[in-house]
Amino acid sequence: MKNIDFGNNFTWGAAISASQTEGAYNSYGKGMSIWDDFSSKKWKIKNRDNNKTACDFYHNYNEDLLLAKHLNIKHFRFSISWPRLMPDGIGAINSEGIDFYNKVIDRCLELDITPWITIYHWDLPLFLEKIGGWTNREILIYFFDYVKLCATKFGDRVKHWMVLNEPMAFTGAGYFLGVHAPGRRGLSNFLPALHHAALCQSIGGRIIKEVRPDAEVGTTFSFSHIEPKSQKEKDILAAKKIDALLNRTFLEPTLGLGYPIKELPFLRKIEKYFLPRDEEKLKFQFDFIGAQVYTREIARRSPFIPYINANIVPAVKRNVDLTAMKWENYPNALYHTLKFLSTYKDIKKIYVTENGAAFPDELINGQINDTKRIEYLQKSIAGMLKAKNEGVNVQGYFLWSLLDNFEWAEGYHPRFGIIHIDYETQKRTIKQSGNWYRDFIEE
Ligand code: IFM
Repeated sequence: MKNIDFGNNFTWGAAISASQTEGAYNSYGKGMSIWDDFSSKKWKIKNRDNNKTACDFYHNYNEDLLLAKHLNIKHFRFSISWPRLMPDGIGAINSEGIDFYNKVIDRCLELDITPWITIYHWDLPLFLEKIGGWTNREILIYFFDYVKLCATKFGDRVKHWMVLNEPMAFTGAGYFLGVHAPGRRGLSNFLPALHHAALCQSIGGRIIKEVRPDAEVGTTFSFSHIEPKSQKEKDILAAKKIDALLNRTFLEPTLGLGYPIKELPFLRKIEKYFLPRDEEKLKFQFDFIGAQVYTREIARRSPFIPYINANIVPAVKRNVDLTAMKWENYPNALYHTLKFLSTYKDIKKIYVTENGAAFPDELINGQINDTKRIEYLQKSIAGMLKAKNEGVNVQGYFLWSLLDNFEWAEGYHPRFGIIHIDYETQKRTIKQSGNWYRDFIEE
């Protein structure tokens, strides 16, 4: 397999996000985010890690972009921190925040790297959470202003935008399970958060297009390949439910199909949060869908699980090879997901906006020989090529991640980067996977 097999115009890139890399969490005018707050609390993050400094990308962005350039990376996906731009999420604008992202964008362009911006990658301003966060419908107004600001300030140079990063992850883990910031639980938090995030997804798309009609606008979703534990009808039904919940809940409303209520009758309760015309407002024709794919899940019927009577058999109990996230090492998930997405006729174009794997890398004599990651990437990319050759309109791939970084509730232990970070010294070391990706792109 060679890069040229994907054609000359295929986009090859790498991604990071603000909260996972920037650090400088309370300086240069930045306000607190829900993750700054959550990670400062005891027992929320493994090893009591926090994201205060992370990779200190704020101070090291130039070095990191030079490293990206050295690795032949021509497209760089990063996110804007809402509280760095607007410390409270509403009202005052922090000019130092604007300056910072201007510097990052301009440096990318000088280095001939195309910047791709994610507007919201989970770092809600803490002030907004205090007034209800995603459960408060007013977020639609605040989000509108924030997106407009981003598009106005940066849209003259940035032509590729993603509105949300994995809304199912931040609403599910943050507002239903309580294992991510802001740590809320239960359906009464989850359903309004879900509905408002789904509305913001399309509002964001609309406003960017309005401000910058020439922009290419997408949004991203997390997808897992779901299989039933057995061919028994009850497990097949369980797999359909898990698939609807994880893979379709946010995707289908934007395609005008509404929430997948047929498979998930409990979602009917979301109608309580509807205002007239919401159904229409959920719909938006994105230029592309960003697919973020890591693994496969096995589903089985479980009468004790409320609302869906189904659950996921943890990969640790399945006697399969695991990544450092305790996810199944299953690169073929990308092929299956791309095929799944190709069944929706209204998806115009797909970019894989995240794919990668965390493994326990070892720095030996200044080198990291991360062969398992290389193998994972090769197999994933081969699956993507197979899907492309079978007619799926996938036009780009962003590796997660350029840098090792703060992996949310898992802290710094799982390392996803193709560049190793020594968090004590902030020294960067290119891993073998980085060299492999560079050579692959160069070919
Ligand atoms: O690190 C995350 C990222 O923020 C969102 N997608 C999944 C990655 C790995 O868990």
